[in-house]
Amino acid sequence: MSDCIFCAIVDGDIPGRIVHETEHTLAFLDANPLAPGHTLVVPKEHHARLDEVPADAAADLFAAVNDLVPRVEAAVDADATNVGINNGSAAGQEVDHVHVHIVPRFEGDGGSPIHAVAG
Ligand code: DGP
Repeated sequence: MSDCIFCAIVDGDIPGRIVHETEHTLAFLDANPLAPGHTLVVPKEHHARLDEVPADAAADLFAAVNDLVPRVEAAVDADATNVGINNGSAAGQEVDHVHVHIVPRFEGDGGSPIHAVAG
């Protein structure tokens, strides 16, 4: 998609701090990190929302996430991670290319769990 910033990173048209790549996925550091090591994992093919991603591509995406979580934690010596998707603008999605956030968490860091939004 020509005006998609994450497609531009996938295509190498703008720089991204890439941390992992598979045939169908790319992972890079978030430009506005919530914590050191905040990583975004995207399918290379453009899909705006999770429910638009074909099942095989979704499986590839979550396999990459699963592979990356312990590596991200180790890289920044985190105690845990929040792993999540803002799926749609009302949920806070700002970039219309599906992306999984991996946000490192540290004991006592004062951040919020994902379920805090429902509280
Ligand atoms: P979301 O609100 O779930 O759509 O998150 C979008 C994230 O993307 C946000 O944490 C900031 C990040 N972001 C926005 N533009 C860029 C960019 O050009 N490069 C990188 N690496 N991250 C970006």
